[in-house]
Amino acid sequence: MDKRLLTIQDISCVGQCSLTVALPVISACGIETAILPSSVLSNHTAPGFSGWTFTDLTNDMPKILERWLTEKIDFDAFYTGYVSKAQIPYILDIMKKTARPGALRIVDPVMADNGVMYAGFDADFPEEMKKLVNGADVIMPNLTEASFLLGIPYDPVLTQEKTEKILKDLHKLGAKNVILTGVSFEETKLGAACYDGVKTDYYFAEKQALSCHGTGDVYASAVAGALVRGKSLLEASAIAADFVVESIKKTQDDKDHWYGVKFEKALPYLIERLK
Ligand code: PXL
Repeated sequence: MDKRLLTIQDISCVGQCSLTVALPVISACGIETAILPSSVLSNHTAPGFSGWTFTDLTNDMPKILERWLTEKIDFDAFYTGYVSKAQIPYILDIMKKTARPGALRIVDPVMADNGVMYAGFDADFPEEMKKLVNGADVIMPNLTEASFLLGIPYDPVLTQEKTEKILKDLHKLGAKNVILTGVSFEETKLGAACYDGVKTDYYFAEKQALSCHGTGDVYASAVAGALVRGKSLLEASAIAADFVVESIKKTQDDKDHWYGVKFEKALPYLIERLK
């Protein structure tokens, strides 16, 4: 039977993030991708846009689950992104009731970046997010999200020793594998640290001058796709990092493209890497 993945995150109608990234990227990986939109926004909430609409879809979650149970719909993998605190119990219930044997739980604990929480997330959010982290097969926090989950101050200056302590502490929250993103020990390199409970592996790519909104979602979606395609944690994190670099390269010459990253132009590269 073909693999089917369910991704749960918002639809930002415009802005190249969340579901408008996850659906094309995971589909390009050759995986049937089902979606459960957590909310609908006119555009993402990051700086640049002056406001947004927000429609919460929490109330649909139990109704959709009921239909899926009636239809005997189930999944080989789950990948969660931007969700609200109130949705976490529903998501846990969906994962419990619709998992095929051995289903993968991939959790991107989306809540913050560059030391600050995204608009609309409050101080209690990390505590609730820990319930999704506990029992996940793979979590992919950036350094800010890792700091919030661990209740430690955000310090962008990392050493190998600090990184490995963060990985171990995140693993203790109940995640089997941890990918910490945004790791850098030297000016010209940026990458991820992977920890499986035993050993730590690093993958670094050339650091790009431009940083684009949405690259976290591009990265996480490619990791999810590559893992379901059977790649190892380190292979998946390397393919995803290189795909992000390709996406940024496709964006960097267009000064008007301030709101997102042109991952669409790098999809052929991702498909080639997964052959
Ligand atoms: O990329 C994460 C993300 C997802 N969804 C919405 C966002 C953001 C980050 O700003 O605003 C609505």
